[in-house]
Amino acid sequence: MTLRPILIHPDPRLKTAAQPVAEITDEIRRLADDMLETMYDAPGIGLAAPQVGQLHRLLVMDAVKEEDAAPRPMVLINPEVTWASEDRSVYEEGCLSIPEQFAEVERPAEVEVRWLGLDGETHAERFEGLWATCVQHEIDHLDGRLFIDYLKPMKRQMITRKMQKLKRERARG
Ligand code: K1U
Ligand code: ZN
Repeated sequence: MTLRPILIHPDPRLKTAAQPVAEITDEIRRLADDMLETMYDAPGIGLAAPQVGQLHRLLVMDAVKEEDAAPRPMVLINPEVTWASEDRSVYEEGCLSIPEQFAEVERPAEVEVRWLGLDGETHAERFEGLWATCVQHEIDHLDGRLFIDYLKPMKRQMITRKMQKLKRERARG
C-alpha cells in the first residue's frame, strides 16, 4: 500500500465530476487500498478518489468515533443517494483538501445509499449522524463539489485565498 498525495483546493480536478467505475480491476483495488491508508494516515474519516487526482466514482470512509471500537473501513464504488430525510442536521465540517478550515454545513440528517462493493455486489445502507454527513461530503467530491460551496461567497473567497497562500508556501518549501 502507498500513501498518495492529497490535492489542495483550488485545483481543477476537485471541481470536475468523476466518471463511474466500469469494472473492478486490480488498479481500482490498489487505489481503494491506497486511499484507505492515506485516509487513516491523514488522519481523516473519509476520502474521495478525486482528492488523490483520480477522477473515478470511488470513496472510502470510516466514521467510527469511539476510540476503543473496531474500525469499519468502507469502500463505496459508484455510490448513489437513493433517499434523504426531510430532517436536517448541522455539522462543523472539515476537508483534507482544505486543511485547517472548518465551517457549519446543513445536510439531510439521514440518507440511504446504494453502491458497488469491491466484492462486485450491490450494497445498500441507511446512514445517520457523522456517517451520513461524511458519505454526503464524499459523494459531493465525486460531483466536483466542496463543502465551501455551501458557504456565503465572502467566506468561501476568504478560505480560497488562504489555500492559495498555503499552496504558494508549500511550493517554496
Ligand atoms: O473528504 C475529506 O476531505 C475528509 C474529511 C471528511 C469529513 C469530515 C468532517 C465532516 C464531513 C466529512 C475529513 O476527514 S476531515 C478530518 C476529520 O474530520 C477528522 C480527523 C480525525 C478525526 C476525526 C475527524
Ligand atoms: Zn473533503
